[in-house]
Amino acid sequence: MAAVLVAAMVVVLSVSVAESATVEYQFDVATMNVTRLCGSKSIVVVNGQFPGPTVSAREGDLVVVRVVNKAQYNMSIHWHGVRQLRSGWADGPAYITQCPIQPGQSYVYKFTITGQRGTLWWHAHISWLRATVYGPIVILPKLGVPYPFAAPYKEVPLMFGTCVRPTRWWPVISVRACMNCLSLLVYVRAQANGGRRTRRR
Ligand SMILES: [Cu+2]
Repeated sequence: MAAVLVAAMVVVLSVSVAESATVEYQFDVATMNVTRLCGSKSIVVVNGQFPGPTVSAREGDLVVVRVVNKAQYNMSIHWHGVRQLRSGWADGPAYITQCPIQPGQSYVYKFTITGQRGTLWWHAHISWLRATVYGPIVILPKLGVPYPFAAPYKEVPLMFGTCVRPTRWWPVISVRACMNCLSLLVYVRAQANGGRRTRRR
């Protein structure tokens, strides 16, 4: 009887391992010139993209993001809304769960998506850098698990950002600036996947 129980547990464990994957990205943080509203400005971005690359994973996946800080500012990345179960050191707030990543240094964030599906976002979690360093997190259901609604024909993440007149572009993001101009940044997920991504089964 005990042998049967052990065998059953091994089967269950191997099935759950087979269903989860490791999703890896590299985020190269650096400054880049960006033009919006007829004005150009040097801002900090990830992988030369603004907004940054989409992190796409399935529920149960292990997400590994290596952040390489090539900018001249201290950096940290927060995975907004992602439950950090036994991985609090991967949450991202600088000076709270980690020291900031200094210029020329890197940090590997590792966390497992547990009990969550839907679209969240990631962003810098230090000083004003969060104004330009951000992007979507898309969490799909496990393979073989349907959406809790009719399957969509197509999915397009929308990122809402703020900008002000070109002469005063992003010097400070304030509530007033947010009210002045709300820019809609739309892009197809496939175009946003600049981060290196591999899946291991
Ligand atoms: Cu946040």
